[in-house]
Amino acid sequence: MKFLLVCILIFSLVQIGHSALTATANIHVDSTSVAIGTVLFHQRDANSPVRVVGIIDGLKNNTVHGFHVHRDALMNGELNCTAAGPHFNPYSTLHGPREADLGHRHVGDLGNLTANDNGIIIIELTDSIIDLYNATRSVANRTIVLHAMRDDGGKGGFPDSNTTGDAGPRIACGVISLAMIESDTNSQSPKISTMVTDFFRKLFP
Ligand SMILES: *[C@@H]1O[C@H](CO)[C@@H](O)[C@H](O)[C@H]1NC(C)=O
Ligand SMILES: *[C@@H]1O[C@H](CO)[C@@H](O)[C@H](O)[C@H]1NC(C)=O
Ligand SMILES: *[C@@H]1O[C@H](CO)[C@@H](O)[C@H](O)[C@H]1NC(C)=O
Ligand SMILES: *[C@@H]1O[C@H](CO)[C@@H](O)[C@H](O)[C@H]1NC(C)=O
Ligand SMILES: *[C@@H]1O[C@H](CO)[C@@H](O)[C@H](O)[C@H]1NC(C)=O
Ligand SMILES: *[C@@H]1O[C@H](CO)[C@@H](O)[C@H](O)[C@H]1NC(C)=O
Ligand SMILES: [Cu+2]
Ligand SMILES: [Zn+2]
Repeated sequence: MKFLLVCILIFSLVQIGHSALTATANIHVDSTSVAIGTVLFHQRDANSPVRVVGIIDGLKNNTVHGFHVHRDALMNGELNCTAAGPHFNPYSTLHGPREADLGHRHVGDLGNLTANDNGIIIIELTDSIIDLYNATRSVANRTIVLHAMRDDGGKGGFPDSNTTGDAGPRIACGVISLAMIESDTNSQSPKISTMVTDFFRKLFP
């Protein structure tokens, strides 16, 4: 079911011919090649927010996990999530919650994700600060990281609250890769193309 959903999402993202940008990250357990999820980023145009959807599996039930874009891409098959460097922070601000404005969070601060009763996280959020078009705020070729603990949003009063939200070790991560360059292809069957576009618009209104 999850696999099917991810396949449909990827299929529809690949098929769409309009000038949207899409990026994907395959999530692996820290320092292993065990795959536990996929995160997709989609931005319709330069003035749209970024939709983030995905699934991460294999977590403990009902746990809260900090979720951030970190600065560096893991290169050459590196699996160590710590090698992704600090939170993506191009404006040298303090750490904050996802709801904060550009001056009061890192660009990479995406808040918490909560695993359900089955240890699964279904990701579905929209953010106007991460970007795929704006080079300064672009999350492409960076690494999305899931932490062991909740992100305190900078308010916990711990020594690392202002830098990491005291979210603890990095338990999983994946490099964010741009999946489709701006394009406007007419090569697909119009019928399939329209069908997928309609499906896609329902997912990303
Ligand atoms: C991706 O980022 C890494 C370091 O974070 C850098 O070495 C590499 O050149 C970048 N690749 C591209 C295609 O920008
Ligand atoms: C992971 O990377 C960090 C930072 O580069 C390094 O300090 C640490 O030793 C690495 N861990 C392993 C297990 O290689
Ligand atoms: C998590 O919840 C599921 C279903 O409710 C249950 O089968 C499983 O044993 C629980 N796992 C833990 C570690 O509590
Ligand atoms: C990128 O975003 C920043 C912050 O919103 C803005 O100041 C800058 O003009 C944008 N760059 C481009 C090329 O749009
Ligand atoms: C994350 O969740 C915790 C509760 O588990 C909450 O206290 C904290 O403010 C949340 N952090 C963010 C950044 O929203
Ligand atoms: C975090 O930064 C704010 C603003 O500079 C400061 O008031 C607060 O004491 C800092 N928190 C910690 C735990 O250092
Ligand atoms: Cu992080
Ligand atoms: Zn941060």
